[in-house]
Amino acid sequence: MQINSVAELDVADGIATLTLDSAPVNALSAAVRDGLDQGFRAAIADETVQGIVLICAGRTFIAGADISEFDKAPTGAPLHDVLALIEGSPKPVVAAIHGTALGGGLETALVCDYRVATPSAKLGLPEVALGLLPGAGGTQRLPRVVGAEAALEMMAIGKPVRAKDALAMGLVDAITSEDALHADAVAFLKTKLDAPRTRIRDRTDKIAGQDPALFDAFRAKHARAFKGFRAPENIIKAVEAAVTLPFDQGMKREAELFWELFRSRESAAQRYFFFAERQTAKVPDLAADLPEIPVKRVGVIGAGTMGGGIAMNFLNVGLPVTIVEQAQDALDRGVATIRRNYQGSVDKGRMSAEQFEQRMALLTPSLDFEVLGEVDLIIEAVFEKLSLKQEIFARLDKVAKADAILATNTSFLDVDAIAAATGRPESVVGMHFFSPANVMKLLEVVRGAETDPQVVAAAMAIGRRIGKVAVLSRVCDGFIANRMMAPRMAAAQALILEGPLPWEVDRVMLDYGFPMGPFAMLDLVGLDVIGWDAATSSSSSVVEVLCEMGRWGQKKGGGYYDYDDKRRAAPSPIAEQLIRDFAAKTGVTQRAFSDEEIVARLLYPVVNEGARILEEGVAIRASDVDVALVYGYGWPVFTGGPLFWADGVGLAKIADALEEMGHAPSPLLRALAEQGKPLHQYRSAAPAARVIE
Ligand code: 3H9
Repeated sequence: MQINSVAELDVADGIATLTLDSAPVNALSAAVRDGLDQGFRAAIADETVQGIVLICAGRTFIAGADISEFDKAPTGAPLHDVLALIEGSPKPVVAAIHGTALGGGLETALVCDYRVATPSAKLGLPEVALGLLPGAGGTQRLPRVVGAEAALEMMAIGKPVRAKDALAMGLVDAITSEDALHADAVAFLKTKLDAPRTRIRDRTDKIAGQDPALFDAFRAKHARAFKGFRAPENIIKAVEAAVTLPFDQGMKREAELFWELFRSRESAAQRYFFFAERQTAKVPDLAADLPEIPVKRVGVIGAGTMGGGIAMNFLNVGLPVTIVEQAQDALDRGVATIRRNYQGSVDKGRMSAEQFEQRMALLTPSLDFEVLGEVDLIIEAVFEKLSLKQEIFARLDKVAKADAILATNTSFLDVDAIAAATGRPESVVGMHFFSPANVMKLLEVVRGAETDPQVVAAAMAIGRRIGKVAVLSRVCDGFIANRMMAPRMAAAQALILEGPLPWEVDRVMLDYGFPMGPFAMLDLVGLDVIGWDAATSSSSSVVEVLCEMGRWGQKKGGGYYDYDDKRRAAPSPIAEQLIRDFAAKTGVTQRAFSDEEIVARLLYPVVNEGARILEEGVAIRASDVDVALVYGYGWPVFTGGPLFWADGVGLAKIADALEEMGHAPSPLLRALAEQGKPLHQYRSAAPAARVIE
């Protein structure tokens, strides 16, 4: 019997099966909630029914509340009422889980009598990633099933558990076979029709006598990871309520804590970011039915830090990689680094010895450029020198297969000038990885003036295949993420002459939520590698003089900070004196700055650069820019990224402040401020072909 557009009820042999079918992920939309409501009512009313199976069609069990409905007026049956109906069912209910039972999906399963799951299923309460807490009883029911500690881990960290582990924790009652979920669930339920029933809400065995010290210990353990986020603390408070209050009072507390989060800027930012991340894959002028360019073998040119890291991405997903170098020792060093990195994962228990062998077996080191004729995708990762890259691409043009994708990992050079060295610029694309390339999630796919749409689509797809978030950029100096962050660095360098010292500036950036401040970052990367040249050094800036003094950063034991032999940083009196001398020499008046002023000085220029990037059509939409900064530079996700954050600050305020600081606000920023329109929703009207003069 069809219940509504997304729910169907079938009764056979005394068992009712309610099947939800709402693509893509059976989220709890108004239709799904109505389907559950009416379906359960019908099953309960049917006298021939002795037990009920709840199951989903498609790729997954319910993956949560429908996030796209969050900011709309509520319609349909309220979730809490639906869950109360299921929990109060006079007939036993089993949730048959495949794919992912997440958020409201797992909360639905927790009001059923039993949960059975396929071996590949995952269960979790990941609301924390949206700046929320499980608000449909999850914070009260999960601790009653798995205990407070495991519940805290699942909800405050948000990582789903596999079926096998869920079984061990008591979260699922049985594992079914992978492809007979329904039949196995029915068989399971039939064995339970006469069993005594205890609702989870009435259980106390796992929470009775909980030592309250657990909560502070948990807070302390994760203090660093939780910094700046609001949701973890509310989750902890909700679990505290679960172990100290009767169920109904705990539910009231959960609701208060949920709504507090729901209204917060942090949650709005994280919900925006959830969709922003998924948007990046959608490129308006790339037809969905473009013929795919299959990538079965990859070539990497250059076995340095970048080349090695890039190669690992492909080995990790089972793609064979040929890595090419010019000299044997460089090749050996590169392969040894890859081996060492994998060995590190084995030592930490993150990889099995077998996986280690499999990955290394997929790697073919070679000194012979000609072998690149056998691969489908070639990524060049050599020294950042245009003439060198052009030479390599001219050689590649002769060697590579006709339909091979020729990618450059340049971080700022002109991809079109590189493409012009070949007779096939349509096959050339930028694939800009961020260091460490095997870790950082951002991949900038740089579309040249002549890159074929099919090649762009293939580069985006391969990015996703290796677990990256691929963001599309046009050609310009620095592309999106590096170009955006350059003004922060310039502003930081200028600011230290006006009063705040490097460690004060870094502290303000850490408080804002960055993993590292600009000066600590410079010291880590090395002051010398960002363009200092002893031959042309003119002692005209603090950074130049630090370089001249041999204070190149961590590796030399000193830069802006001094480092001990364990690389622990302390403010450097030498750097401080140098800064003060420079300030005196240049006649800049020093004064105290508030944290807010420091944030404005460093980050408003970044917002301005973002607006320019959009104006020029370098990025196709503002949310792509935010995603690039969060995944490329650790911009705190609870701000939503620079452009979402800017809307919260106020565009007019930013534009005025920029003018006061002597920066020209981008016309787009001014125009949106005047029109009262948000920047984070901006989409470029026409993608520009290229932006380098
Ligand atoms: C919650 O439950 C609150 C409760 O406590 C109740 C409180 C009262 N809603 O990621 P994909 C879309 S909060 C709406 O590319 P995958 C997604 O936008 C929720 N839409 O696929 C995309 O659309 P499009 C807690 C959703 O296979 C499409 O589905 N739950 C939702 O890589 C495919 O998504 C979560 O936080 C949703 N809940 O991964 C789970 N989920 O094709 C969030 C997905 O138009 N979801 N979409 O771009 C996920 O983690 C992953 O999507 C999932 C699938 C693992 C399910």
